[in-house]
Amino acid sequence: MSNYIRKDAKIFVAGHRGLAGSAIVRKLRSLGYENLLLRTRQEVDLLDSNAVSSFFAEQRPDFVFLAAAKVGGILANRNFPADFIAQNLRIQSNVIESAYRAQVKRLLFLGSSCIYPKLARQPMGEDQLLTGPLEFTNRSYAVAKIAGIELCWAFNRQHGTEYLAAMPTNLYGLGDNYDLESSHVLPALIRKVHEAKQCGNRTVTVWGTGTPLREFLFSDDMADACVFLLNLPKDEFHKLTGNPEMAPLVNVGSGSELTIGELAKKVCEVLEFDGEIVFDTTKPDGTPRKLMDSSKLFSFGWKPKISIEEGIRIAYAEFSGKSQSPVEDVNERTSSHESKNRARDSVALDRSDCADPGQRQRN
Ligand code: GFB
Repeated sequence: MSNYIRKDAKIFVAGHRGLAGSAIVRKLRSLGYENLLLRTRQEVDLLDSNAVSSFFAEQRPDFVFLAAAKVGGILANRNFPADFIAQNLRIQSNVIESAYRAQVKRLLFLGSSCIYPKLARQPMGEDQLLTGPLEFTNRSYAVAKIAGIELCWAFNRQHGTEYLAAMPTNLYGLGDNYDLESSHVLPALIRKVHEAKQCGNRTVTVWGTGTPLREFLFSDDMADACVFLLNLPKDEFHKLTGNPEMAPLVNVGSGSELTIGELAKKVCEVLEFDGEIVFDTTKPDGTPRKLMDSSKLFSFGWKPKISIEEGIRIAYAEFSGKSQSPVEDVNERTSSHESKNRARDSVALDRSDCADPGQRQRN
C-alpha cells in the first residue's frame, strides 16, 4: 500500500461506530494512524449543519472517510424511504460542504451498489450510473447516494477538490446489525439459523424466492480497499478524481456472487444446522442481480482477502460471543465494546422467544 497519508495526519472517520466506519478505524489503527477524529452522534450530530460546520472549522481534519449514513436492509429501505433519503442527503451535504470549507485534502464518500439501475448490464461497471430506472425497494436511498457522488464530482470540477466516491457491494462483518426487521440478509440469516438451532427448530425462514443473486464483501476487506484508495499516490488518485468528464467513482466488490438460497445453505453449513430452508415469498426479492465490475479497483493492485465462508465464521464467532482461533486476529483489533455487547444481547435467548423465531423482532 502506498503512503500518501502521513502517519500523523488528522483523519476524521464519520460514522466510526457503524459496520463500515468501525472497520475503517480498525484498518487505520492497524497501519499506525493514531491521530483519528472520532465523534459520537451526541458529540457532533451530522444532521445538524451548524454542528458539523463548527466541528470542521475547529478541528480542520486533513482527510475524511464519510461512512456515516442511515442504512438498512430491503424491508427497512422499503418501509422508511423518507428517512433514508432525507437523512442521507443532509449528512453528506453537511460533511462535504464543511470539508471543502476546512480545506480537507482528500475525502472518501461511501455509497452502495444500489445506485446502479435495477436491470443494469452485469457485471455493473461505473459507466452504468444513471443509465436506467432504479430498483423500487431502495430508490430513495439510491437517489441520496447518487446525489453524494454528484456532490463529490461537482466539488472536484468547480473547486479542484479530491473527493472520491467508493461504492461497496453488500457488506457484512463485525458489529453488524442483527435486528431481523432492519438488517441486511447475511446477519439476518446468521441470527435465524443460530436461533433455530438453539430452539431445536427444524426450519429456517428465508425471505423472497431465494433466486436473487448478491455479491458480498467482509467489512474489513472494504475498509482495506478504502484506505488503499485514499492512500494512492497523486498521479493514480488523479486518474480517479481529476477527469471532469468522468464521475469520481470506484466499485468495491469481491467479484463473486451467489443466490440467496445458496447463501442460506452456506450459513447453515458454517453454523452446522441441518434443518430445512423455507422461503417466504410474501417478502420482496429486490433487484434480481447486482454483481459489480470492480476491475478498476483491481487494476490498482487491490484484491479482497476474506472468503465468504471465513467471513461468515468470523461474524458468527462475534455474534455468538465466542472468539475462536481464526477470528482472533480480527477480533483483537476490534472492537467497539458496544457492537460486541449488541451481538451478545442478541444471542441471549429466552425459551418464550422460540415460538416463531423466523419472524421475531428484537431490538
Ligand atoms: O440484504 P438485503 O436486505 O438487501 O436483501 P438488498 C438481499 C436479499 O436477501 C433480498 C433476501 O432478496 C431479500 O429478500 N433475504 C432473505 C433477506 N432473507 C432475508 C432476511 O431475513 N433479511 C433480509 N434483509 N433479506 C439492500 C438495499 O438491498 O442492499 C440497501 O436495500 C443497500 O439500499 C444494501 O443498497 C447494500 O441487497 O436487496
